[in-house]
Amino acid sequence: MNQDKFLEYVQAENKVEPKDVMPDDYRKLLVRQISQHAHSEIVGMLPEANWISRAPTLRRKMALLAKIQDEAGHGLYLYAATETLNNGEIAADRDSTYNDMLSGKAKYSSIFNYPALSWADIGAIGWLVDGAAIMNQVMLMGNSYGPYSRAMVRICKEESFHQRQGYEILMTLCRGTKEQKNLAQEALNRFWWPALMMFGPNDADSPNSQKSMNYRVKRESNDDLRQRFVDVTVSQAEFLGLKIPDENLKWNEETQHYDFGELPWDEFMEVLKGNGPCNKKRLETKRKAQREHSWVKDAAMAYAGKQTN
Ligand code: BYC
Repeated sequence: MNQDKFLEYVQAENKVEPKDVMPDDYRKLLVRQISQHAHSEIVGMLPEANWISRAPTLRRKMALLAKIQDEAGHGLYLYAATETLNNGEIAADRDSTYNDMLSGKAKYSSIFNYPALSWADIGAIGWLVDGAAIMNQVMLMGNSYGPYSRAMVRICKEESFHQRQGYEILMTLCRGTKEQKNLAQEALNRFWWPALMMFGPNDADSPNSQKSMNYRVKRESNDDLRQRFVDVTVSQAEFLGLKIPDENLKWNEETQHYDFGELPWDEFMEVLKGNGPCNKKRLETKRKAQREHSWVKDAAMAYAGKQTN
């Protein structure tokens, strides 16, 4: 199938499946995005895992454990979807994509380079980080690559539970003592701008958007999704009695959307370059796990070999 026919095919809302003929740049775009999405899921387990032993009640601990296990599952669906793109010339097998993350070559979401400093941050991560992730992932359910699109359907169902458990943590804190409400406000202050940066650079500065839109991988632009996130989140913050840390946030009657301030793009670029508050720590944790737990993989492989012999 030539390039024009392929574009016509995906733009008519047809799905592409692993064995179908596809252009190399479509395959590369998917390997980049799906594997980076997988890395985000598993690096995203780290800031929350830090709070399992300190969750305030048994019920909270169980919910947090279940959420973190879900993220591991999302990582697995996404690595499996990535592997379907491996064709010998464009490497998409588990080891090579995972090693790209460990070496720093492949990105994962900027948000996971920020620490979770208090229990309220766990609430803010569920509410804002999972909330932003859902906004993006609902759009991705309609992407043109079958395995990615189907993985997104399952992931979105679980993410909406994650978002609610986070919001419920904050609701409890906001109905508690003055100190607890302050913790919630401080968490919102810390996570607001990093959550908005999850949607990526402004459309004018997004090198991959046009191709991704043409191929029906991205269905909505970074700015449109960010705007929708702001629009739905403001009333949720108001319900909690919290103030969004943006002096320029204002309802615009004309556009029927909220106007908001300029994002700290210099900070975003620094995080992408590896200089965020936790970049080095996150990668070191993953590298250490790879080194110290490789025996588990070796044992599983040896066992699997024995079973098939
Ligand atoms: N962080 O041209 P652009 C979760 C990179 S995890 C880091 O707009 P694109 C969860 C971008 O990769 C949810 N890098 O790119 C888990 C590109 O660099 P490369 C994670 C970013 O791909 C645990 C460059 O900047 N979600 O739910 O068209 C606990 C230019 O950007 C970021 C996904 O991964 C960023 N924020 O659009 C809790 C969704 N933004 O690759 C929750 C899937 C941009 O050319 N991904 N970059 O070197 C996407 O939808 C798209 O890749 C993006 C970026 C919207 C993120």
